[in-house]
Amino acid sequence: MKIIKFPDSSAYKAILTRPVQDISVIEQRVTPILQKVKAEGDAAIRAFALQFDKTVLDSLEMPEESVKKAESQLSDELLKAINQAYINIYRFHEAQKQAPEKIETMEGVTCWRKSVGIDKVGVYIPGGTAPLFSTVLMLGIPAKIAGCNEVVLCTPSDHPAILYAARLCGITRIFRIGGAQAIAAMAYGTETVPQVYKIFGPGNQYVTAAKMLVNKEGIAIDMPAGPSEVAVYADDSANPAFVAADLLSQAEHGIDSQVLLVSTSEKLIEATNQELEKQLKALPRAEFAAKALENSQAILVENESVALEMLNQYAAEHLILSVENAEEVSEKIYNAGSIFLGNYTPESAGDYASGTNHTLPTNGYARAYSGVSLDTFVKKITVQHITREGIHHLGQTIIEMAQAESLEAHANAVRVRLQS
Ligand code: HSO
Ligand code: ZN
Repeated sequence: MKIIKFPDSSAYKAILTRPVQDISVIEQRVTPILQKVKAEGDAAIRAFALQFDKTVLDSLEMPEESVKKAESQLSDELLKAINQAYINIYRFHEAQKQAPEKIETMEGVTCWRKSVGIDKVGVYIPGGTAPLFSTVLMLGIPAKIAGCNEVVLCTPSDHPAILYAARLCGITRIFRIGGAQAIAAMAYGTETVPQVYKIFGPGNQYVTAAKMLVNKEGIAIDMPAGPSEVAVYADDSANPAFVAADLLSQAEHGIDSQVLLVSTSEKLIEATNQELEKQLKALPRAEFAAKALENSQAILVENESVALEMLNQYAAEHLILSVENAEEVSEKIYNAGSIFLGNYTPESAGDYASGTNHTLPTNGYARAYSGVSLDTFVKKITVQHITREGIHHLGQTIIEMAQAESLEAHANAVRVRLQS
């Protein structure tokens, strides 16, 4: 990893800038795919499967039999692990439920908010080099707790762990569709695939572009996703082998992954670099990780406040604080997707099984967005009830304001009641 020593604050912006991706070309390619699925439905999906994946799709829906037998295709150890992760993720997300609180803002004027699960949601899980069944849990569990009525999964993968995780989460309809056409199918609905109101899940640039395009047509999406990233802030109390392992765990996702090491210790940076080289060699996905590391940097800073300034400016998707006073430091972090404290909290814990969600804001979106949670699967509907007495208390306030906005009919809606 390239080392930058004591950069001037005027250079932070350049150092921390993520590579820009021009998605306009991708959007141009995705638009006709969306249009064709919208116009021709299932036939278009079949045509694209043949054209892009050389697959003849007879049935678009995954047969229930395959889903049921997935469990028998997994080792006992993996089943146990998935079940444990399920329990932890379920616990953490279930605790996010909030009972509606009725607030009497004035005598006789009561307002509250109720949470309702989004009726129909869609989850996309890519095929590709890693079968992301953990993402099925991260999206399927909060959807189930939120009470979403229909949860549809589109994936070009038939990995049994994906099917098993889907079944565990109560996802009943799985479609063997990948790419932009899967997003189109869920956004518009086809003869076979039900239309949904919100689409979740990772994917390549085509999938991301498709999500952003259907979003413009009113279909909600979880968040605009960019390449995954981790920032580690470490001091002399950190273990270079742990730090290197954490950086590599993110780097192995793909060549465009972003990793950043910020440290007050030159010794730690050098030792981490040595560890990176050593550990990299042993990784099956070394090629991806090595490429990602080429675009990554270690930054040596003078002190904690400089580190904090930089980390808050970067707004990492994942932030690992391998420093002595980790919890204290975390209180000064105002931009990050998810924070991992101390030497024994690897990002992998949150990626798989501690309980938190791993669908998080990338590309600096953590400045204004939160990661996926139970909230992402519900809508909050406000409700109010005003009694006869209540409208007498509130009425004049409304009339005054309505008149000042020159909206006489609004004022009248109150007057007729006051006069009755
Ligand atoms: N680090 C990824 C999530 C993931 N890791 C899934 C392993 N599997 C993005 O937060
Ligand atoms: Zn990961």
